[in-house]
Amino acid sequence: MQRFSALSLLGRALTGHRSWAPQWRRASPQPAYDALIIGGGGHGLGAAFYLASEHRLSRVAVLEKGWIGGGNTGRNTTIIRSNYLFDESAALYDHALKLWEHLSQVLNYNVMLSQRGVMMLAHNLHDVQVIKRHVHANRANGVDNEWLSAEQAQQFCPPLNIADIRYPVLGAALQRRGGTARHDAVAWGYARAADALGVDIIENCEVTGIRRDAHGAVEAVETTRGVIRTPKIGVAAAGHTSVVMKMAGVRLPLESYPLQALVSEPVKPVFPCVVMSNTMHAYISQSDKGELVIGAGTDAYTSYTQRGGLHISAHALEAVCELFPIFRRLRMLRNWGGIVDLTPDRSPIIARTPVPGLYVNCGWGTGGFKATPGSAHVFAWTIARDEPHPINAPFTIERFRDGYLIDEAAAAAVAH
Ligand code: FAD
Ligand code: PYC
Repeated sequence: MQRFSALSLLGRALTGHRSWAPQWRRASPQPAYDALIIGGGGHGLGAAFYLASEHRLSRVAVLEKGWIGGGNTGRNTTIIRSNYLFDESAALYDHALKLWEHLSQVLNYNVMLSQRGVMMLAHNLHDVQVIKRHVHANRANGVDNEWLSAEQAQQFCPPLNIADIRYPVLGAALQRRGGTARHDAVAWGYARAADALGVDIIENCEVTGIRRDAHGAVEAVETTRGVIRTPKIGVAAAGHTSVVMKMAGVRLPLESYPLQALVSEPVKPVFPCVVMSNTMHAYISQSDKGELVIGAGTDAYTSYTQRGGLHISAHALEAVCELFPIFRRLRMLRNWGGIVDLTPDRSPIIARTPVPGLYVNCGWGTGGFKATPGSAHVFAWTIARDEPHPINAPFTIERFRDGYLIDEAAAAAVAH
């Protein structure tokens, strides 16, 4: 490990860190690749990493219209959990959680996974029934989750107000393996590791068109930095998936909504876990910097605006003040938004498309950060082998035609 004195660190900061080696090359587009990934978020960068590391595809590039991690990967509230209801989802999200547990070692990059526990509150009889059903289903699938009484919930999270409140807390589900990770580090860690395997990471390169050959298969992309030939394209463009897929003539059942979050001024460590209340429409955790990270639901209307309505965050803050009266005098520092892509059943699509050579990873809506390593892993498999991994086989586009929906609206939680 390289060591720096305080003086040399100060010197480097004042000179713009020019002597520090970049973590990945500033690659320029080559005329052709074996596979292209559109979208430099965690899912796209991760897919490129697994294509190179597990499928030995060395001529791979990630095309990102802005900077890597500048989309939802760098805008989310970093909650990780795998407590989804259906068997298909449990397999997918727990595959991801198991990969999270070793990701820092695999990438040799600290993604700051903190398994501090995610608690979901029940405030009425319906909540109790739904949440207990999730607990039982998770345990049947080998996914940890447990039911706590209101008093046990308060013991686990002392600032929680359980009684003197409009919607008293009747109990909670606790997934102890759930928690948070540092979102930017996930993008940077995958980027550095993929780059080391020869993947070109090309920022400021917007895809503006997808060319198809006489048989309809993909043959090239048009970008703001020229035309690039390829027989395989993986789209991981989150809120802009519909826009990119339209370039290939594919229409998906997706709607794009703004989702926002906000942080408070930093305070000492007072909040030990992640708490979510679907009924009161708020969730909260404390970052390592000390800020309280607070989130709410999506706006009620579709839009590509990267910010949410003020009334949504005001509503979330009212809920936080009732649930955690100790935070009533905290000041909020900043808020921001991202564009999330929702499917009708609130489960993702990770699949081949009707266009040969075109693959899509989308529909993560408000909850794809937690899935990043698992999603990227099975997406790379699908692209490399032109067939789904058993874990993503149910997450097709055709399920919306055939009726095999995986309805996770309840597990998708507060933000939906
Ligand atoms: P992104 O990180 O959005 O990457 C897609 C990239 O594609 C972008 O960088 C974009 O610039 C690029 N792109 C788009 N069009 C083009 C083009 N034409 N050419 C080239 N590049 C293009 N999930 C959780 O699990 N837990 C949470 O706590 C959580 N909180 C959230 C809070 C907020 C406020 C938001 C907005 C989302 C939250 N999510 C959460 C959801 C999560 O952030 C996303 O599902 C996940 O990050 C999606 O990752 P991605 O790599 O697919 O997309
Ligand atoms: O999926 O857990 C989640 C989540 C929390 C906030 C936004 N999404």
